[in-house]
Amino acid sequence: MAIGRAFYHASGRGKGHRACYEAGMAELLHIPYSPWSEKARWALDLSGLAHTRRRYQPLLGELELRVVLRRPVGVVSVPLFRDGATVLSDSFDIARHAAQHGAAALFPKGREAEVARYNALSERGLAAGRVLALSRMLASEQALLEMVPKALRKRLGKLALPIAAFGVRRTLRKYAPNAAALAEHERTLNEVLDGLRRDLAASDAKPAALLGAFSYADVAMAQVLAFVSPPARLPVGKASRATFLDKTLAERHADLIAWRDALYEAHRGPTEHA
Ligand SMILES: N[C@@H](CCC(=O)N[C@@H](CS)C(=O)NCC(=O)O)C(=O)O
Repeated sequence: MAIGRAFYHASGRGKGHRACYEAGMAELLHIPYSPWSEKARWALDLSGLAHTRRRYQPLLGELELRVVLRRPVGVVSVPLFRDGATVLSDSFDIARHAAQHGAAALFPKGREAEVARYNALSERGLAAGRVLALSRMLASEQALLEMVPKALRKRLGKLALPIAAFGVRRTLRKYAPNAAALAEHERTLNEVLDGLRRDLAASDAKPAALLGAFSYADVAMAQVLAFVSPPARLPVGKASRATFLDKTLAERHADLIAWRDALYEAHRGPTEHA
């Protein structure tokens, strides 16, 4: 698939991105290693919608997010997309916006409800996967340290580890009040993947596509596999990558990982993370 890459990336740091945003350039605030951010990036990359990208740092960036969203309490999350008066704080809305304004036919006409249903299923699988991955992360000092930006890690010294662990526990509480029920989350993730396999079996596209031809349904469902075996190109540290890996489910769903990799090969094209 030909990919229009009309967007311009500023350095993503310091004055560069600010100058760009002030000049009216749309901006994506995102977490490079997060599958939710990857959903939005994939759609934006395919759409060719011009924008800059900036890395979001959990905890440290939250105040800005609350101000932009005018949400002093409650859950705020990234990806966040801003374009003038348009403020979108859910990957699905960002993808739809990208598809409407860009070249990508990710939401086939008449099948929007099916795409939305697959996105909801993807959210269910991702939510379960996040609990499992973050729980593994809490047991890995190296992975926790990778969550702290390098420059800050140096300045924090011995405090870097407890602060990172605090951040991860907080994320777990924020998104999963029942984080302790690991077996249940594992069952949910497995169930979502079994369903994905069943649905893909009906496709004769190559690689298989949930709605017959490649669409956002595939983008969303492919992300669930980030918490089974993360895509090679997801920019995540070595130790964190190991915590994203669910060995049991990765073995059981090796065929789906191969599908995801083929999908990336065929439809992802290059990306930049900022
Ligand atoms: N439904 C939302 C979920 C986004 C989400 O869960 N984002 C998490 C990714 S781990 C996040 O923002 N984490 C950082 C934080 O909560 O501070 C979407 O699709 O955009």
